[in-house]
Amino acid sequence: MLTMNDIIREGHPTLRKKAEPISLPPSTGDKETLKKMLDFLVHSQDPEMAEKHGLRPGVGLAAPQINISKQMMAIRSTDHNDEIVEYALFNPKIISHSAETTYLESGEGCLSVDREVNGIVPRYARIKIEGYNLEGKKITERLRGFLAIVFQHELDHLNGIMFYDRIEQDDPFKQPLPPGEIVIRNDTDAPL
Ligand code: SB7
Ligand code: NI
Repeated sequence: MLTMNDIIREGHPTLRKKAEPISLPPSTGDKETLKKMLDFLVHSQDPEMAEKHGLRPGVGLAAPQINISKQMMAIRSTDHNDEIVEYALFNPKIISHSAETTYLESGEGCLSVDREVNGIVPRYARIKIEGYNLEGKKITERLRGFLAIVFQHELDHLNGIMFYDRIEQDDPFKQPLPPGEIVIRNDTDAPL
């Protein structure tokens, strides 16, 4: 089973790499890895197992966090109806998203970050996602709320992005812009 010792921490170069796509259908090895990732989440959410093995509770895990630079993610959380939902996905992506953004009031944390980082992490409020499940079958889902935030956090790991990269440097609690607001930025430094 995976434990905290298998999880690499910030500063490790793998967390900054773009993960490689999985060739489909998934190999036995890739399926085993992804199953272990989901098992880790199950164990981490079981108070007895977590205590016994010193696991930090987690709702998501991306393969780069166990030093495997491949496009795999596992999510285990509750949806807006309080039902447990589990995703184990190969090659996940966002196919469309809301203009509206959202963020977690309490901020985000990461199993690869052993410190508290405060600030607003803007995320899309609603996303339509695609990926391949453990059987190699293509799935499409609409996610919102906490699940949508977790998915975006995990997808960022597959692109070498850490949640704090999205926090405004000089004003961590600055409210994100309302949707539809247009920012005219002069990238070239040429006079407007
Ligand atoms: C809060 C927690 C997570 C995602 C979004 C908000 C997951 C934390 C565990 N991970 O480090 C997964 O990458
Ligand atoms: Ni993380």
